[in-house]
Amino acid sequence: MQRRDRFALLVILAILLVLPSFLLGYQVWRQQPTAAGIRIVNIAARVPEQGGFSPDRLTLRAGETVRLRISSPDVVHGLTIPGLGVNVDEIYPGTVVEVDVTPDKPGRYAFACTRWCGVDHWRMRGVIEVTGLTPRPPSLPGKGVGERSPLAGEGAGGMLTSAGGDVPLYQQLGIDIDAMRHAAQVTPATRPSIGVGAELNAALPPELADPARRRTRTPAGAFQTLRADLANAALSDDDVWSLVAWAWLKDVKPAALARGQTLYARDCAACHGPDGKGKGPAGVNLPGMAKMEPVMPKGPSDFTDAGAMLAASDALLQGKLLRGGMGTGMPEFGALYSDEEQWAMIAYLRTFLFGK
Ligand code: HEC
Ligand SMILES: [Cu+2]
Repeated sequence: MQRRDRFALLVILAILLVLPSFLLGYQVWRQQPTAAGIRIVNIAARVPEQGGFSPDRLTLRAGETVRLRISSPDVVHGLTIPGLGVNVDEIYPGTVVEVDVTPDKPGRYAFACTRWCGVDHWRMRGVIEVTGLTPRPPSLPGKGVGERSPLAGEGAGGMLTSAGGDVPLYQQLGIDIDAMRHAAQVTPATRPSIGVGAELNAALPPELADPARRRTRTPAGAFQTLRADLANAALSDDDVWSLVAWAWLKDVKPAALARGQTLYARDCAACHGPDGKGKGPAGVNLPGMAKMEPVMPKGPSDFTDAGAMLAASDALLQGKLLRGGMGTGMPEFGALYSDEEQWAMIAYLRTFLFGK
């Protein structure tokens, strides 16, 4: 009797002590350097409803090579870490994808899923903090609920290292991207054509010829400038609009437009619709919708709405793209797009109104 009790106690002790330490040991073993001395970091990718990436915050050291082992327990996901040059298009359920990264600069790098894995796909993001030689204590903000929280770069953790370069244009210009904007006073009667605009051989004023200055102007404003120019007196309004379309897209390389189109299909079409009309399946019932003022337009913007789009400068659209909408459901892409990708995307958005 007593012996059996003691045996039972031993079994229970074994379960209580040996099993956890075995599991712990297994975990430690999984994080151990490989034979080549590379540290392994496991990342599980699950749909956001099941927690998204775990972990969604990692700390790496500059100069250290780490092997990311990414697995997906549920559906197909993708992974992009633009700041570290990582792009994995497909992580199939039950498979493991390995990528080696050697971050060379300290900073906070965003990562994100690239496959529409569910309605909340766009929330599936995370941050990698790369510390320098003297690591500072991790002081990242907790996991947020809003669409901005995981990447907002606010709070103790400081700014995210943006995938782009310096201070974005909309910030340099001090544009308030939340300000009410009036619809364009003038809109084209027919679809403006870049090709027709090019053939008119008209001279553009410097503020429209120079891409950097043009980005600060609205197409509707540009129309009024060109319409008022006596040199264009013989042109019809349709022609002047084609001149505007040409001014906007003449410097955009086909490769850039193609990149914009690819990114649009990957990141925007689910909400804004493949045709840009704002009727994508993921755009219905966005979390912010119910709270929005009745005067606010409902749902994702319609990029074919001339009144709205032609009253917006490229710089303003850049601000919306980079920072996202406060509580409207428009995600922020600032940490995910390089400078070139931002302008490529905005040029692509213009093609919903400006034709070839
Ligand atoms: C989860 C849904 C969703 C996704 C994904 C999304 N958007 Fe939006 N977007 C919205 C909503 C909702 C609005 C309207 C509210 C606002 O302006 O914040 C909006 C507004 C915008 C605006 C402002 C337009 C204007 O007239 O002011 C731009 C520009 C924009 N989106 C670009 C993009 C681009 C480019 C992408 C892809 C990189 C994208 N959006 C992805 C939901 C989305
Ligand atoms: Cu996803």
